[in-house]
Amino acid sequence: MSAAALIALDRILVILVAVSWGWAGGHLLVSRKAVPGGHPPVSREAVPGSRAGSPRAAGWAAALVVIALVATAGRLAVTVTLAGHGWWFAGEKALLALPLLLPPALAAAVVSVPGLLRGSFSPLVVLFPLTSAYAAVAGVVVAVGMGYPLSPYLSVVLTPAVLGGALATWSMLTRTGPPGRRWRVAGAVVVAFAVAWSGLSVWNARLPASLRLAPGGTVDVTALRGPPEAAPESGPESGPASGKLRRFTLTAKPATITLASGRTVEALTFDGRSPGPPLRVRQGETVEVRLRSELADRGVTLHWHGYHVPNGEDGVPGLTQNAVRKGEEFVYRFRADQPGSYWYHTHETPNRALRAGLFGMFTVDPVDPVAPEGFDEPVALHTFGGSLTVALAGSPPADGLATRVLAPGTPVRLRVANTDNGPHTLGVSGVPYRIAAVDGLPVAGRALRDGRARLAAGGRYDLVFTMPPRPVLMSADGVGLLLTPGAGAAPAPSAGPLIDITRYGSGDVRAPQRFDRSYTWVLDRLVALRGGVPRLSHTVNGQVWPRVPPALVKEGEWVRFTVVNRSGEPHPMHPHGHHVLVLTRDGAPAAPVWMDSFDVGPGEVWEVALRADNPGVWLAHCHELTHAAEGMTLHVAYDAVRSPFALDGHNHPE
Ligand SMILES: [Cu+2]
Repeated sequence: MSAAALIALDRILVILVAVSWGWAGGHLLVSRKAVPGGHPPVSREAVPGSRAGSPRAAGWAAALVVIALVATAGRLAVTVTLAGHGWWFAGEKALLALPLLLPPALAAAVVSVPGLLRGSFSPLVVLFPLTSAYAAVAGVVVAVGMGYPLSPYLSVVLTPAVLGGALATWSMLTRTGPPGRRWRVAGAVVVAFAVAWSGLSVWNARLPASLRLAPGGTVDVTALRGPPEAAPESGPESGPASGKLRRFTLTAKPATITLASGRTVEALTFDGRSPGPPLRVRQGETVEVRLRSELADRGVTLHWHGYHVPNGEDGVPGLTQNAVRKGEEFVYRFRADQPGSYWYHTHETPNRALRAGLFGMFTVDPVDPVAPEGFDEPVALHTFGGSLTVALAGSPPADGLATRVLAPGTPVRLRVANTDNGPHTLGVSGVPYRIAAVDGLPVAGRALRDGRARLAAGGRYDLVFTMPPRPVLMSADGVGLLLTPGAGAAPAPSAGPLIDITRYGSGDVRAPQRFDRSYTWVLDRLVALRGGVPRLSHTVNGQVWPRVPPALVKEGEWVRFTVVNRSGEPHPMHPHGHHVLVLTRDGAPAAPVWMDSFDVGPGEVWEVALRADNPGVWLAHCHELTHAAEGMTLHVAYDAVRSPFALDGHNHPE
């Protein structure tokens, strides 16, 4: 069974365990009330007022306890199996939830079941199922509130709570007179303590109105910028270091865009278009992009997804700049040394603004060959108004099939970018094809005849083939791009097997033999305090942004990240300013491949290596942007770098 299936099963079982113990305990309490003295009537006449059928009630109670015991055994078995997939999946269950539950459950098996079968409702018989119920509820709290790693705070609250519950139950079951004053005082103290504790936690989790994430360091991010304006003009005239300056201006504004079907969508755009104007430059050129804003209700920035720009050009509000407001501008400048397929998008409230359209394609052609061969186009997959679309440069997004006529023999390179929040599955039918680049960087992989590949949110695949004398269909989740020589029927969308992109490529990529540091990011779905309010959140190591501790690195180091997904959804992780080398996926060695957006599926464990060669304060987050907005964001901080910018009412990078 996969870790994802076990995690899902454990989630069902934790509820089932709590419900079954609660039901058994409740049934025992109710039945016992009907039996004065806690023992079954010898006959109806002997104990006046007792309900008929109490022995039957005892039998039912025994059955309920057995059901709860079976559910508990199931959870134990799932936990043991999960531990085989990694301690991250089992830690808090093995160390807290089950140790609290197993002793009273065992006692219930040994004491309560035989007692009930004898028809006894003695205090001891009732105590253990009820205590198991308290422990099972604590198990639910651990599951939704704690995750991994085990937080000591909740442990020191839950353990006494279960023990206290057991003591209070014992006292209640054995008392003869009215409730003692001692117990009422003790109860009041416990409640007061719990209220004070949760109040204090909420107070502690408040964020200041303005929070600087990197106040120390000797190098300011504002010094980590691209070349100054004058420099490129003084470079040589041609070649990789030609220094030619390519100027663009992008203006963020709301606009109504028209999809290929004629449907209109209210969008946020660059220059009235979404995708925004495709920016295409040549390796070695200096790119200068002047960003202006006509957005009344929000700021805007430009982040160069997957591109290793200097930190000050990374476009993260609150970390590398302030969000650009209406009437303001910001000029980005960097040398395009890295050829490949990339994209740009706003990083201010990206979950809303990027989804609404503030993005575009960024392509850097290599110095050699001098001109792109054949049909070489960026293709954006984006959902507008609930419809997935395929957008080629210069045409409106097609909410269905986009079509181009190509002569047979034309070399084709489709630079497909997934600008959505979730993964898309790509396939090509009608011709064998290769994935020539992953996230902008070349890979050498076998030809795929019918194979499909899942593209992570934020990720890019370059699909290459030679146009045959018949139509070819690039398909993605119900939409597609039909390339046709002018005649012939479109092939059916590819339905072939899914390939594992981490084992697709081959080549001489060498993984480092030793690491200077290692970090583990355990991704989870838990209740966490966001803005001082407990909310179901997407967490990293049990914390939400901006409280997730940054990964601290030094320039020149190799850093290993172990990324563990304990939740039920994929998390396309995206570290800014770097590609990471994928080492293993679920323990299986990768090809290896460099990626900037890697999709960690439910129950999966990825090991990746990052070469710390681009100093800065770099955001790293899930590119399912609702997850990022709900906490799954952190940063990689180089030790010497400080940022003068702050998270405040103006900057919302997540
Ligand atoms: Cu996520």
